[in-house]
Amino acid sequence: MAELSYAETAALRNVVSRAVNETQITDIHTHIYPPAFGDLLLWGVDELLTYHYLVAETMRYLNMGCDHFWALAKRSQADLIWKTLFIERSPISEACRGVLTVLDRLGLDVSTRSLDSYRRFFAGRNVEEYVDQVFELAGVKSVVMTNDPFDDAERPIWLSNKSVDSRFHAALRIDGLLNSWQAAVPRLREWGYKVNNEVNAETVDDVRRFLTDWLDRMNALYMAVSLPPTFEFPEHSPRGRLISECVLPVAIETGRPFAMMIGVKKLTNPGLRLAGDSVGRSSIEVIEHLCANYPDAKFLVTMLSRENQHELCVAARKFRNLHVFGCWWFLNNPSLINEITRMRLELLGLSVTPQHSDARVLDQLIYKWAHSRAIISEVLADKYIDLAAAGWRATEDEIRRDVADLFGGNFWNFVR
Ligand code: FIX
Ligand code: ZN
Repeated sequence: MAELSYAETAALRNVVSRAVNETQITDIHTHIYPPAFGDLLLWGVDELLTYHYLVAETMRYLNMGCDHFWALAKRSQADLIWKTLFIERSPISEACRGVLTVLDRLGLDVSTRSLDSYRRFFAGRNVEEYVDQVFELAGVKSVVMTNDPFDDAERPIWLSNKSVDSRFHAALRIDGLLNSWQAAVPRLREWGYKVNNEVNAETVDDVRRFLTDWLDRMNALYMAVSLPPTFEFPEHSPRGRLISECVLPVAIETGRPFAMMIGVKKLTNPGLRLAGDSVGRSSIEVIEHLCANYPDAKFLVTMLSRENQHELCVAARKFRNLHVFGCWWFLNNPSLINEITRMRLELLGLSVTPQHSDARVLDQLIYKWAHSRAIISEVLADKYIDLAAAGWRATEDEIRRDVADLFGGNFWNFVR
């Protein structure tokens, strides 16, 4: 074993860091939209500050009811969050640090701590130009949205056949169909689909029609759903039947993956709204069952619980129709990204998509990727240094090839 010299190690780390920081990213799961979607696209400092991650952290300090907080104007909510988390104590948390990274990368003077001066900066932005600037700063070439046909603000935009900026790909989100079937039935009927509460043959046909209609209308890359830790499959329920009779047949027929985001407990604290969801450990057997029994279907999977990460990697070693992605939500923190990415590379090699941003505010692309790139670069460099110590010297081109796979290539190969 030839130990690398300090200089050789530093040089290799620089090569990896350059490759990681210069490779354009396809961000496979976000909640942002192009400007053509109007107010659905959130951006600017007040949206950054009222991100539900920061609402949750602020409400730990405030002696105020949730209803009182939500009754405040967005600007006042932002003022309160800035005062509580950034001024009255150090903004140590990952979500707080993220706001500062964005301001700093935009060239604003973070040391002034002047929220008003930051607001003046954003007030002067033109949203179309700002989208270009953010994509540029984040090193992102395209994003995959979260598109919900049950969302009354979003559906009319798709029905109006507006042209969609080609950097924004669609994903058909079907939580409304699978997790709230009883509420979905009257709406689907309203839209001309002959469905019943009981998922009978007629319902199966028309739900399949609903899915293919919207996959085509959105030119969606995949179908996606978030699922609770208690999710079981097969499951004797409308959800179980809709998945086996509608979602999976359509996924196989159209070649689109079924993305499952598993482990969220919705509204553990309803008063906190989006900030009120929590996590639970889920069953890996469900994923193994789906991959084994539907070999022609493709599954994109991310799990919310830290305790599920190792077994998810092992399940992926068994099934090539399972693609693991992202350090989702409560896992999107430096210490956990480091742990999970290291484990995935050691168990799955480069056949994974290590991260997605889950950006809900456009500007978040800047910090989510700056923070994740730094950690992925460190972890990857350690791997190449281990190889070099055994005499295997990866070239810069090979490292750039590998990084391109991690930052979108694997996803596009899996989707196509
Ligand atoms: O289900 C999801 O797509 C989650 O990512 C969101 O619902 C969640 O609120 C979020 O923003 C996580 O980062
Ligand atoms: Zn999300």
